[in-house]
Amino acid sequence: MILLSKETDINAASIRLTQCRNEEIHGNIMSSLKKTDPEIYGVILKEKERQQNRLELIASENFTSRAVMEAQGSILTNKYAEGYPGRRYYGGCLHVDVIEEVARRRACELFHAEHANVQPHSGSQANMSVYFTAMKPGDTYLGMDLSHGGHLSMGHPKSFSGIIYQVVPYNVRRDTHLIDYDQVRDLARAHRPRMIIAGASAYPRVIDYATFGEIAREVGAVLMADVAHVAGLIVADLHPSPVPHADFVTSTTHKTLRGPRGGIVLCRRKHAAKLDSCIFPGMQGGPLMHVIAAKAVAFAEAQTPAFREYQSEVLRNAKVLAEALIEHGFTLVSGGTDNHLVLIDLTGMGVNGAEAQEILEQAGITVNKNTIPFDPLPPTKSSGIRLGTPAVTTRRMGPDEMRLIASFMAKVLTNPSDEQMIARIRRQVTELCDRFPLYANNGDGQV
Ligand code: DSN
Repeated sequence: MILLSKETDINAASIRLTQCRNEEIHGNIMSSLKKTDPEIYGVILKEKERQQNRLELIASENFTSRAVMEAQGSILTNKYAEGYPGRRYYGGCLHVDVIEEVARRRACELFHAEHANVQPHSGSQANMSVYFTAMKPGDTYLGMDLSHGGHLSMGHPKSFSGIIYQVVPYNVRRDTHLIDYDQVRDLARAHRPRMIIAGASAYPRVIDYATFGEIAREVGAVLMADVAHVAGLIVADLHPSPVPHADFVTSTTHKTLRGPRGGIVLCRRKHAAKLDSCIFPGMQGGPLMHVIAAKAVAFAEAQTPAFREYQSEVLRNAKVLAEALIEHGFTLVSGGTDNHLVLIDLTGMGVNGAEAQEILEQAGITVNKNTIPFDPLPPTKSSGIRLGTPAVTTRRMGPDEMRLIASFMAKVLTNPSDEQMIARIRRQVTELCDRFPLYANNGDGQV
């Protein structure tokens, strides 16, 4: 396999155009940064150019609205507000109290939840706060095996989740790649875990939270659902919600939900006081009020009909992408998708996940290597790649573009040594990206 050493293949005129666009877009809002720190300013422009000129297929990434970025980039970053609205350890919190109240209320409305904590800095910290609330060190919980789609905060030996607690992993079935609910029930009866986690970061099918709820109730376990990936689909009623079945629901706010980078936890009222105290002072100090404001903005955006429409386009695009990949001869884990992501099984294709990620990057297509169920390779190599449609759908790409992307991927991954062909695809990717400019309009549009 060859890897192109430089991006000499990229259409130079297109780059110049994008640079001009970047200057126009960021020129006003970053004029101080440009003067005081041209080095960082320059790198941000380059990153903007990378986001504009490449196809972002990482399933957990998205492009926020300008409004979300304005809130996150606001003067709220200056304020310390340890505590909760009305119960702060600092003066001057009257306005940030309003912001946090609004964010909590909107989160509850969006997910039909009884209580929301919007302070976790990330998804892993949201999960940690529930572990602290529901378990004691050394307690046992059931979580999805990492190589079957689970997240590192669900028992990786080097994560707090594997260090402080005993994890019993459950799997997907070898024949269907669907969660093996019979195994989950058997493991729950055998181990009597304190907690069961329903959630994944690489599972392309619907999760049956009702069945998880039944199993948890039968063995007296707490049920936590981590919906980081499917949160946007849930609020759009396009994926079942775990809220009626789970004691705690955690999420990030930046994936399908299309908000700022961060976490939230929803829970039943009876757990609210303990959860809040496990987050502050239990594991965090001052909340990031600028991020909480941006979360509030994203929650308002997620209540609009346009957001629901967007989520149905995310789903449609994922289905079209999956079907087109199958037509090009790819094997997909579970044979397809019900949600926003697709997991390709590269076994037998002559490239592993790490190599595929690298060669696609050369063609301007950004994905991540991913283990597949029963993967014979370690996670550093892995036998799969994970794709998602949230980001390209935010750019307003549709079914035609999904078919084009599948054809690009087929050409690149079946001819990984053909330097000229990869350069040709890179040019076509640039042309495609140019047709869907990022943050190009000056109105309030999403991108
Ligand atoms: N790293 C995220 C993902 O890509 O799914 C999960 O935290």
